[in-house]
Amino acid sequence: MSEFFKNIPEIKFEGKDSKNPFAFKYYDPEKVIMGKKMKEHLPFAMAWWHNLCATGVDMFGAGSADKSFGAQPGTMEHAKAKVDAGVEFMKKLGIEYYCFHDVDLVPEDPTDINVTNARLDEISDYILEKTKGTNIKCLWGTANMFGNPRFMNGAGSTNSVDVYSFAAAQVKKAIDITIKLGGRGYVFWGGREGYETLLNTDMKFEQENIAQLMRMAVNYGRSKGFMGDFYIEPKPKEPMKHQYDFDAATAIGFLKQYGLDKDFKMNIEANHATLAGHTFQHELRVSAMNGMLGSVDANQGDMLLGWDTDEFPFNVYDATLAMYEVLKGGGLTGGFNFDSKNRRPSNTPEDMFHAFILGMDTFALGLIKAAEMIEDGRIDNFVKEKYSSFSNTELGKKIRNNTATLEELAAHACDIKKPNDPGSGRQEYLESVMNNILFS
Ligand code: XLS
Ligand code: CA
Ligand code: CA
Repeated sequence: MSEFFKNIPEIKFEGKDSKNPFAFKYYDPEKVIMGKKMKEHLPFAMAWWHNLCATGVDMFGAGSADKSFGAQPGTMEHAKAKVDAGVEFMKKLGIEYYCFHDVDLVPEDPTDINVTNARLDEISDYILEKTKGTNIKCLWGTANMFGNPRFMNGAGSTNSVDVYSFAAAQVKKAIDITIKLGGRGYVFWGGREGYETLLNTDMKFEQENIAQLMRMAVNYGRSKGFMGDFYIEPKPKEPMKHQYDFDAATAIGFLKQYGLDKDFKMNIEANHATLAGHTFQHELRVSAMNGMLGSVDANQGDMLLGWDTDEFPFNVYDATLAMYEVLKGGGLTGGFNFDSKNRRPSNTPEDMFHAFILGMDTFALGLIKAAEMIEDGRIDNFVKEKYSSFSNTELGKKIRNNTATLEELAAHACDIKKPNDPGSGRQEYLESVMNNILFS
């Protein structure tokens, strides 16, 4: 196997004083935090599409990075070269997981799905062969149901039975490959499941069909022994004006409505959260409080740009608040997939490593600081105290255990005539506690 990243060493932890650009400053896989190794808190994954496929093509220009890995793009030789390069890349970084869409792995045959399926069988054999004896396995797989023009009116939401059947066929095959590669989960991201105008859209019909496709996927996966989670990855828009899986709350409501909530959890992407007008932390909190904290697509957007920029995570505040939610939520059943891409001018193999070192160190720092926030206790104690009238008064307890009546509460209000001051929210104090912990 040829070495694609010859000049790049294995990336090791050297600590925060290191100036070595090819070393971790904070990610120390064996370090124990709150009783668990960092690498167990942070099962990092490589996104096949961005890291091994994306060249930096944008709406205004051609790619700037060479991802041919010595082979002709569009061939099976290239598909295999990507596996070789990807495995070398993951080994050098100590990353144990990857995520894929079917068509990231192999070129799709334009006229015959049977040819594509045979290629998927071949490449998954090759991945298994190349990862044998390593800890590298699949975090989650998915079917690309947005790129091909057949999905222009949707996949699960299409108007065409033929296209719906193609979506089903792709999901079936992607589940097979996910199981074969040891995947922890299977993702539905509904890029084309939405609308541009309601004038041509039967929203209820479309949502029922999407739910039906998901139900068939669950039944099929379970029949094949798949024990992992199915995930919905919410996103409010882009490519569609309105996407049905707008945010975690909407997706969870949908899953409950159609009886899919036992088999599905959320895959929360930071950039999608901000596109929906929420913080990353908010989307994680909504998922966790509904028992649906599944997996994370680790990236960040740019507040000055209104689209999905998929940048490598750099913002330590956001990573800390995210890890605060993940720790308090009991961890992920999935992992942290860098659904992130290098900026177009960062076009060398070295930049691919710098990007992952940045992302992994950012989340490691987030983990360290979130654990310190929890162990410090000032924030949690404040929150506990804030709601204490519901635990230290008889009436409060009755409200919480659903035995209070409206008349009883009204009588209490009349009795006291005017409520006591509910107390300060102390936002600025709590923010200063966070800064104190971040920068000490
Ligand atoms: C696109 C999504 C996509 C999903 C997987 O915005 O992030 O890449 O993660 O289909
Ligand atoms: Ca994503
Ligand atoms: Ca994205």
